[in-house]
Amino acid sequence: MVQVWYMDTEETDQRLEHHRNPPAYLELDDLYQKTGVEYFKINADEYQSDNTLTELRAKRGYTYDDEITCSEKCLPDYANKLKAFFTEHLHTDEEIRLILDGSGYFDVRDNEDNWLRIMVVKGDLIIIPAGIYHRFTLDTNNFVRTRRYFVGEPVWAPHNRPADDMDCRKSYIKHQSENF
Ligand code: KMT
Ligand code: NI
Repeated sequence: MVQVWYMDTEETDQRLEHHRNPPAYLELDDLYQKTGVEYFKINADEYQSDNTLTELRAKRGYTYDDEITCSEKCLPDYANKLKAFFTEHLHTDEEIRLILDGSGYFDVRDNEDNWLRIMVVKGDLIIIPAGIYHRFTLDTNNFVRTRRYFVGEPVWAPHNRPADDMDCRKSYIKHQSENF
């Protein structure tokens, strides 16, 4: 099961858990309410025939998918890529990731600018909305293998914070404020 918690503000290794003291967890429903991040459980060993994924792909119109492995061996320009992943940014489109193996953390900002840490493991599919500030890091296992999905031609470009004037950011803020 995916776990979500509020982060501390310690500047130590990004790969550590960074729990608050005492730890403060969040339910998935609250994560969705606060951020719009969606979560689905998929059978990672047979994801091609997983009903939840098949339905999701059809409903959301995912036409593109590929695979990315983040490890020192498999990812070209590893150090720079990981640095870019962990730099706070947003995208003009949703970031859709299915974890096939390994683990990591997606951090997203809530409406009060707290960092929420989402631990993802094999079988977790998360959808990070367009326009939300977020980042990604490996954990101390230093390995994740992930499928990426997209509607149409993929646009992976990150827009580092501040990107408050972008239309996708304004739409995100508007949409979220209507939910509170
Ligand atoms: C991203 O966009 O942050 C990534 O693709 C990170 C690797 S996927 C877990
Ligand atoms: Ni991103």
